[in-house]
Amino acid sequence: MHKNTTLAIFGGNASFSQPINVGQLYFPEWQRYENAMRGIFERKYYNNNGPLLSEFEQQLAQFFGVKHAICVHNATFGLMMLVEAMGLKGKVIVPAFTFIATVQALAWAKLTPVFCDVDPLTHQLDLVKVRQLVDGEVSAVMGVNLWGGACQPEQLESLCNEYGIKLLFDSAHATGCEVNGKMLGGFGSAEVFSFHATKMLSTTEGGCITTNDDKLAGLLETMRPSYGKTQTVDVVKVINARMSEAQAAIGLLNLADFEKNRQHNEEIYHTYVKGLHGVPGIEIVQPSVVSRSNYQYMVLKLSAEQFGMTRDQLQHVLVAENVNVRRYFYPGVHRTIEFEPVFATQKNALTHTDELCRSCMQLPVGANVDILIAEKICALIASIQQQAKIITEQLHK
Ligand code: T4K
Repeated sequence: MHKNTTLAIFGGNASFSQPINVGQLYFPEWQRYENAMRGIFERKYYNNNGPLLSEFEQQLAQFFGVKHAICVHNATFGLMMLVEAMGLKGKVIVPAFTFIATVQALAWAKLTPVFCDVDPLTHQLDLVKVRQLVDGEVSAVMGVNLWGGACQPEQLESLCNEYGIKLLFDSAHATGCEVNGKMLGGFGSAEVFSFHATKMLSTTEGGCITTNDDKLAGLLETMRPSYGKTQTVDVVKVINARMSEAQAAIGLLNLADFEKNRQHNEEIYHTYVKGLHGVPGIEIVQPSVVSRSNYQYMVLKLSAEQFGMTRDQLQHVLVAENVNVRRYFYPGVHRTIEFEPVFATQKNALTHTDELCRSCMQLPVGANVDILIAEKICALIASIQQQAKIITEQLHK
């Protein structure tokens, strides 16, 4: 076999001159941002329940169809605050196939995560297994709505009601997703959304807790803290997790563009589906359960046997081409230094979680990807598959 010199990994030119990243990065035109910032400087009010934050929270409550949308500095803080405010005790059932912040929020509140496996097709919590894990020490289930899909929130509500335990959601991936025509945000006691730059609705860094529970909202506003918003109530812990006026300004502009951006993502998603159709070993994950998705992540599952190389080898080759694919959530939260000892005490197998951590890959989507770029990435992947044998031989030399 001859050495392949066209691929960047073997010394050829990269397919893209600039890195093409995973991450949404939708931001307003400079002029609109400049106008918003000018207003903040003229008012000389930069933080703590400013007018833009109030307006943003009102618009978000309407958008999510809930009574309260409480903005925070990021979703990690939002999750930490929520588990405290809900007064959870003992054990909480949670998937290990998630970003580590989901589970760290439980650890900060000295709660024990009970790791539950996910469905191999949808990647969402397996409800049959959730039911098997409920015992007298479990106080809640933390559902995670992954990849612009959802983890059957209606069925989870019934299950938690049946056992008299609480339910909350990490909806960091799910802004603007609907289940049976109902926007995510109003399920369980509360949901937490991320507005990080890599998310569909961005405030650069940011997040929001949505709830219909007035008492919970009061606790969260005091914990954040946001003096003067409502009556201050007694809370055990306070954390500075406020959202600034500058963040809210970007959030308002991006919220106005949300549907346009969502449609762009949807178009890119379908371009990938078409372009990768028939490539051996590639399975594209459809956003599950939702009647409307934000298509925040483009996830593919790779069968190393059929594709001819492993997920990690493919990532290596693509990154050299400046296609910065990711392998969320390798190695799985249950295999991290922090949580491995907890998992070791639990008997439940996470077979599907382990398999997904080995085989999933996220492709670039969002503002910086257009149809031509997505088509070029598909053609590149198809061509890598055709040369898989030569490439892996060279990689092993
Ligand atoms: N729950 C779940 C299920 C989550 O996925 C997350 C976060 C959370 C909770 C917690 O939400 P936050 O507390 O973050 O609000 C990321 C993000 O940092 C994180 O928000 C996200 N999930 C997680 C899945 O991934 P990285 O390290 O992959 O992202 P980062 O910053 O390297 O960005 C990805 C690519 O985008 C890079 O290649 C560079 C590019 N990029 C990024 C930023 C921020 C830019 O070009 N410009 C930018 O400004 O972690």
